[in-house]
Amino acid sequence: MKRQQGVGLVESKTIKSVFTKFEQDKRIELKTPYANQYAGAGPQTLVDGQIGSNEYRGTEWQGFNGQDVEMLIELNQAKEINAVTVSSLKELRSWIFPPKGMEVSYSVDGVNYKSLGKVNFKLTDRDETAKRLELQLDVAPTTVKYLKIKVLNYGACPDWHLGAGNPTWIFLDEIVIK
Ligand SMILES: [Ca+2]
Repeated sequence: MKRQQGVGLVESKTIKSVFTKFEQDKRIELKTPYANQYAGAGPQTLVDGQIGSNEYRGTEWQGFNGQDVEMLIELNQAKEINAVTVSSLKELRSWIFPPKGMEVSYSVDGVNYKSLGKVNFKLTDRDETAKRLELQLDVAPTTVKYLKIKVLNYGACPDWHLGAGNPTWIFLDEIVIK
């Protein structure tokens, strides 16, 4: 599988259920509300270590309709990071499109933010197979405590889609900071 340096949307590996203890090392404050019917497991769903299956109705996924998804992540402790990964679902039959990109900024004091970078993704296929995709921003080692992440909505359903012109969904299950 090819992956470009610094930017990539890679198909995730199949995750089997393993009973390892997950230590929550961060908390999230969503600035964009999720749809009530796709609330996942509640407010901390995206940082709880639980990865979604290909079934969007599960409790692992949160759904956001027709808008960018903005969030604030606070790490328990400031640390040096190398990558920010946002995991999303592609399920075109259900009008769930992968994000067209994301923008990330960071802060140590929670007041002054600088851009960490952005990643773009272009949808190049119409494959209707449900698939979990990871949008990753690789960065030079940077010490952060807070991250503002904006996950960009694909936009209206394209001309070739059954829902042409209508808003698309973003479904997210986990944010990983490495
Ligand atoms: Ca999760």
